[in-house]
Amino acid sequence: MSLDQMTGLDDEAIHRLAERVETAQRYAVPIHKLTDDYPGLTIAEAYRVQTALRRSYERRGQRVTGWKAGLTSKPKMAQMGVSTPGVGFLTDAMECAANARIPLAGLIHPRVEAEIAFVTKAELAGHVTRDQVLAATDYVQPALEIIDSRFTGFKFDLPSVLADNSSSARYVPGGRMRRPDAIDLRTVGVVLEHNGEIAQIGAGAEVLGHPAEAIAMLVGVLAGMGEVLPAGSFVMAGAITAAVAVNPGDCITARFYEMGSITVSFTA
Ligand code: OOG
Ligand code: MG
Repeated sequence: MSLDQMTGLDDEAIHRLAERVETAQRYAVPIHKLTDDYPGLTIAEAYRVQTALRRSYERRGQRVTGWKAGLTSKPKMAQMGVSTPGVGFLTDAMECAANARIPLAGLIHPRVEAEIAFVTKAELAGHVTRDQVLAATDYVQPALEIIDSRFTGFKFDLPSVLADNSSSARYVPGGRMRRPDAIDLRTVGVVLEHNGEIAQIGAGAEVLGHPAEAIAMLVGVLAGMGEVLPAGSFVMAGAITAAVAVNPGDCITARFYEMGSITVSFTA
């Protein structure tokens, strides 16, 4: 056992891990999961790596636009073999327009997820309830997330995936914006189509019983990092169904009950 594993990781070790993840993200070259080398990596240390990654992106001129909750539904937990939700940050460089053609160059093994997104109008901090999340929400809307694990074979454990910014890669806001009190997010059905075939179906209640619960979870994780969720944040609640792998030439449409739809196609 290395000294690091007996004493926890110092800032230097955290930065080395963040650099390892950032290099894999930048060059789209997969690496083995971090816990292969650091079996004792804790959740707290993994979030320190994620924070170091976020600071590095900010130094390079990217702006944090919001956050994402991940692994918040049973279908996702079952697909990934991880049963604890987590969070990741989103930047302006990750945002793509609905109906756009999205290049897959720069991604290793992308997968698409259908999610409900919240746009906030008031700061959320500390321990908050589902109702407080809804009261601080300006509107909700559909979103697609394109995730891309930097780990070989898309295989990881919880500390590794959190350090890899929860596989964040691209996100696509779209569909219809709805007031949070105008719609019951638990019963919003979603149909995810891949090249015209129905690939996945689900409903909002898959996400921790109510997607707003995922935002409350996320705000709690942020509090643990000493952060708050500012007003004006774009926050995704996590995939409702399992994710769908995509290749150049593919087309994805997600249809949300009473919230419109989002279509994107993928190029090389
Ligand atoms: C981790 C990220 C999961 C979601 O919506 O559940 C996620 C992964 O599955 O790679 O973004
Ligand atoms: Mg997601």
